[in-house]
Formats: sequence, C-alpha cells, structure tokens
Amino acid sequence: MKLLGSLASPYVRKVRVVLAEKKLDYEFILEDVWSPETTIALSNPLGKVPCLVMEDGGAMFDSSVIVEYLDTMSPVGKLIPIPGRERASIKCWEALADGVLDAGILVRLERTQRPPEQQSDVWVERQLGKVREGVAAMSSALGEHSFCSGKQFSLADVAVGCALGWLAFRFPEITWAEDHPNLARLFEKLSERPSFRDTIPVA
Ligand code: GSF
Repeated sequence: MKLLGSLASPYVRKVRVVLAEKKLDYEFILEDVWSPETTIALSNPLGKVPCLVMEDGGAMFDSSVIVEYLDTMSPVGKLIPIPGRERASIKCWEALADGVLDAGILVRLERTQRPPEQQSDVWVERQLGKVREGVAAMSSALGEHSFCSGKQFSLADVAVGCALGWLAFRFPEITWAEDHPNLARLFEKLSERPSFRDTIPVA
C-alpha cells in the first residue's frame, strides 16, 4: 500500500496513526497538492490528501473511509467496534474532530490563499466559532473519562488527538489546552504513544 500525503495534514496524520496502531506496512509518498506539478488528481479526482493506493492500484479517500478500511485489515488494535451504538458514537467523535479541522482549514486558507482585501472577517469568525464550539463539545463529552468513547483507546481518540495537535501547530493563539484541562490531559497521554510521537506535524 502507498499513502499519498503531507507531513502537515491532520487528516493524513489520522491515517498514519491508524497504520502505526494497526502495525500495517506501507510506503509514505509525500505529495504537495498545492504545487502546480502535483499528480494527485490521477489518484484522487478531488485533488486532496490523504489518498491510499492499494496493491491492485485502486485508490481510496477520504481519511474516514481509509481508516475504516484499515481497521478491517488486521485484528491488531481494533479501533472501531462492530456496527451499533458504540460504533456510531466513535464515528460521531471523528466527525466532530474532522469538522473542527475543516473549519480551521477554511480559516487558514482564507488567511493564506486570498489577498487581504478579499478576506472576509465575518467568514473567518463564523469558522472560528465552529472551532471553539467543537472543542468545547469535545471537552464536555470527555468529562473525566480516560478516553473519548468507552473504556479503551479508539478511533475517536486518534481523531481528537490529530485535531488538537493541528490546532496547536497552526493556531497557537487558540488556547484550548488552558481552557479545557481535561483535553490537555488526554492530549498529553496520546502524545506518549509512538504512533503520535512519530507523526508530529511538520510544516
Ligand atoms: C479532507 C482532506 C483535505 O482537506 C479527508 O480526507 O478527511 N475530508 C478530507 N486535505 C487537504 C490537505 S490538509 O489541509 O489536510 C487537501 O489535500 N487540500 C487540497 C485542496 O485542494 O483542498
């Protein structure tokens, strides 16, 4: 398997963490989707990473589809339970974490890709509101539990850890760790896992 991705993308990180937790072998191929030379569209018509290219040449995206597939590839470190309430809860955590990222990335693109006179403060504020509310919802759902969903480490923790790590990386001015000590505790614990330690975002 080949994973097309970047070292900064939180969605790519989610997939890399899952590959590491599941102890699956793969080749990581760096792809700069913003470069005029990118060939990402040959594998993903949406021009986005992560994209998983399988042994038979078939390609798969987006990150939530890839991680679901990877979890079926080995019984090691099961991250998503069988269909039912618990699975839906974990997928909902993932949707929340990815949704926070989607909003944060829209803010970043607005600030970095558009000339200042075309940037909309109203739009940026709307997206930042989703980041703030999303993080607050994570904190309140986590409460004093050790993990996001149920009693063990799952895809919910992977997704939340990648989202919080990306916020710390790209938006240090968002003080989620100070505002939500329970998220800070979870993040510290996740950061000790080799899967997280080996995938710290790099610009
Ligand atoms: C999001 C992937 C994405 O936006 C997923 O895989 O979960 N829902 C998708 N990837 C970004 C890189 S990053 O900001 O993480 C991407 O490839 N953007 C290129 C573009 O043209 O939007």
